[in-house]
Amino acid sequence: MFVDRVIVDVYAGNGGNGRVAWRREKFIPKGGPTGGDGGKGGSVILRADAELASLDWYRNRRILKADNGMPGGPNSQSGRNGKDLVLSLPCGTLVKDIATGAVLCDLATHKQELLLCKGGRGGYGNEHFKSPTHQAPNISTPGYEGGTMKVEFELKLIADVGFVGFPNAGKSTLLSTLAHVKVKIAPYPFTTLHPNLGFIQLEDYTRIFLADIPGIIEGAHDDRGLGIEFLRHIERTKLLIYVLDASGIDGRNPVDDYRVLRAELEAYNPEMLQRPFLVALNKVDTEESADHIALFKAENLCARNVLFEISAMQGVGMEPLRAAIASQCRQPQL
Ligand SMILES: Nc1nc2c(ncn2[C@@H]2O[C@H](COP(=O)(O)OP(=O)(O)OP(=O)(O)O)[C@@H](O)[C@H]2O)c(=O)[nH]1
Ligand SMILES: [Mg+2]
Repeated sequence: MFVDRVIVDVYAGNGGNGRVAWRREKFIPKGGPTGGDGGKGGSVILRADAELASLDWYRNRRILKADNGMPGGPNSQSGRNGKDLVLSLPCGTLVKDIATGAVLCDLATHKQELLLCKGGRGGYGNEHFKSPTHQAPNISTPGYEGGTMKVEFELKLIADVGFVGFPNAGKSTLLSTLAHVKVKIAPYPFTTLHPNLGFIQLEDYTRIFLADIPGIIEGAHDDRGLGIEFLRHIERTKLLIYVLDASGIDGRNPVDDYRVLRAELEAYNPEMLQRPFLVALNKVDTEESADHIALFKAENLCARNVLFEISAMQGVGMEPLRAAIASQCRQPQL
């Protein structure tokens, strides 16, 4: 599970000021007050949108303001109301008030709305104050200030697909090739220290989230290495991909790696072995890979239709793998 959060300051618009004005026409002495009221400030409204998948839009927009109301005009004209600011958020966003820590709303369903900050009321123009006993009021009132608030948006993302593999197997490379995200890749183990998340988008715009976690080594369930701590991030995924290094560069081979990985997962949570999975034999661009792949196949460790030979670095074999991920993860239509 990945948590995405942003903190933003929101400001509703201020109300426009009321106006003092007088009717001035030829032959009409003492024309009377005609100052209009100020317009209402725009409110800040939150709206859930099922099309959105992340809080990225808010990354560089920390201050969000609705329009102010316009001041009242002469000739009894009211000021224009400020436009409401409607903020779209992905479904599942939790809205918290930073000042109190209170959860204001869980935007769960598409188009659900929350009026977060109300725009300020407009002030009264002098026309508003006229009465039989007070025919020339020389007063108006200022507009009210709009509400303001510091809020946190928190979105919990559950990855659909989790990558498991030894350090250096090429998990981060695979994520960057499939999902076009920039992640740190390097020829030493434990390059990845925190989970990375990316997504692939299908033709119907649904997104499949992929999680790359730090490498897992033998004894991980006894707290060796890093990866096991991160298994909880992929514990609820629909699909696991074992990323195996077929090049033998680190003096290992994919058969042993696969067995060790399965054993570690089982020790962590046996239920994870029941999960649908794919096996990606990576680094087929290397010379040594052919022997290792033949060995892997000879052992009959998994069904042939879940086995993919790829080079994450060169982008070889990506289409069949992408198609298999899509068909495994596609939600039954609701
Ligand atoms: N030849 C070859 N090298 C690859 C391929 N995929 C990844 N590598 C290299 O293998 C090394 C490790 O790649 P990473 O993607 O960082 O591996 P990782 O599994 O994320 O490693 P950790 O984060 O340490 O667990 C890098 O030097 C990559 O360039 C491939 O398909 N072919
Ligand atoms: Mg990595």
